[in-house]
Amino acid sequence: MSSLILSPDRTRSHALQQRAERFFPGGVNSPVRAFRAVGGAPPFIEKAEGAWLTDADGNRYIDYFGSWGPMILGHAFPPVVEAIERAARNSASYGASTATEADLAELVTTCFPAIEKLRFVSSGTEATMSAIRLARAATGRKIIIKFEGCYHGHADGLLVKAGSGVATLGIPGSAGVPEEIAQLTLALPYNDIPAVEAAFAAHPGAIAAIILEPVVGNAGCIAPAPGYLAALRAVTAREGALLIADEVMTGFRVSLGGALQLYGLDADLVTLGKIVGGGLPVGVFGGKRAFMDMLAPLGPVYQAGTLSGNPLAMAAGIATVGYLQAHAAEVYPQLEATSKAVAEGVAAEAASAGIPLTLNRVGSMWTWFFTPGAVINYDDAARSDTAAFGRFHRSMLDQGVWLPPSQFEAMFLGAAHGEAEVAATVAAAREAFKAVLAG
Ligand code: HOZ
Repeated sequence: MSSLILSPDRTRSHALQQRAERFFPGGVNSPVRAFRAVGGAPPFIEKAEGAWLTDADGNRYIDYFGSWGPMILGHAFPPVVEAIERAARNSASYGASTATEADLAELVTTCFPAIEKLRFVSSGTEATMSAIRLARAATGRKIIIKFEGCYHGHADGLLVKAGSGVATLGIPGSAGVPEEIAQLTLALPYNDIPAVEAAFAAHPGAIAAIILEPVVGNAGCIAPAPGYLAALRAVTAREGALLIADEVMTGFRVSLGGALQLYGLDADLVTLGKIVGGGLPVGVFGGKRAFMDMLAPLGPVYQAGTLSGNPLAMAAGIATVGYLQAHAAEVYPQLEATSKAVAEGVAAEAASAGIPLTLNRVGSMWTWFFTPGAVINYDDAARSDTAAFGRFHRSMLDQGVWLPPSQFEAMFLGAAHGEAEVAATVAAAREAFKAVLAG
C-alpha cells in the first residue's frame, strides 16, 4: 500500500474539468459528482483497483463511495473483469433474450424470496419508475407515499423532498415537474408511523403504494427504528396499498438478501440496482407474481428497454452476486468488522477532538453526521454542520481518502478494504478534525 498523499498536485484534473465544462452542465454527467457542497474541484479518476482510486495526476485515494455502492468486491475484481471480457467477445448487445438473464434472475430470486418474478432494466431510476406504474395499475389508485430525504432516482413523481443530490443542493424538488404530478406524491417524515396513519386517513382508498429505502442512504445513513418496517407492512396490507422496498443501495449490501433479510420484512415489490450489475448499468424491479404478470406482453402495463438484460451487464452481475452468494459466510462478517473499525475509529477521533459527531451505521454503509443529536429522519440530518463536513471532506481528500462529497450520502466500503486502509483513514481523520476546528 502506498503512503497517503499530502498537498496533491491536481493540474491535470483541473484541465480535464475545464474541458468537461464545455460539454456537460457543471462539467458532470450526474450532479453529485460536482463537489459543489464541499468546495474544491473533483479529481478525475483514471483507474481503480481493490480499495484504491487513482486520479489523472497519479494521486491515489482510499475509496469510500465505491461508485455509490456497486463495488462491494473492490474495483477491477478479477472474476468480474474476466466475465465482462468473455461476454464482450461474443458482442456487447443483441436486443434479444439470452440464457444469462435467467441465470442472474435465479441468483436474485434465491437471495430475495420476496421477488417471485422480475424485470431487468438499466438503472435504479427505471426500476422505481416502473414499480410505481405497476403499483398504480394493480391498485387503480394514484397517490404514492415516499419519505423525506429518501431518493428513488430522478423520475418526476419521486423528486419531491428527495435526498441525494436534491438534498445536497438544497432544492425542494425539481423544476420541470408538473404540479399535478408532484401533488400525487406525499412526502412524510421517515420513522414516523403516526404520519403514515394520518396520510391514509386523509386519503381513504386513494394511496397506491409506499416506497421507501428500508435503510436510508440518500439523506446520509439512517436506520429504521425497531418495529417501523413491520408497522409499514401492516398498514399497507390493511389499506390495500403496496409496499415497495427500494433496495437499490441496500440490496446485497446490508446482507446478501438486503434489508428484507436483515429485518425480516416482506414487500410486494422490490427494486434493486448498483451491486446487482457488478458496476455495469443494471436495475431490477420484481415482486409478487400476481403483480409482475400485469406487465406487457402478459398484461396491460407497458415497460421496455433495448439494453434491458444486456449480456455484458448480466455477466458482471452473475460474477458479483454469484461470488457474494458463494462466499457470504466470509464476506459479510468481514465487511461488518472492517466497517465497524473505521467508522468507530473516526468517530472516536472526533470525540477526542471535541467535535460533536453522530455515527449511523448499518453494516458496510454509514454516515458521520456533524451534529450532536440522534439522526432518525431528514430534519435531523439537515441540522448537521455542512460547512464543517466540507472542511473534513477537503482535508480527507487531500490526505488521500475519498469520501462521498456530501453530508447527505452514505459511505460504502468493500471487501478489498483491510487493516492498513482502516489505520490510514483513522490517522487522516485525526488531521482532518484539526482542519475542522481551525475553521
Ligand atoms: N444514489 C446515488 C447517490 N446517492 C446516485 C448517484 C448519482 O446520482 O450520480
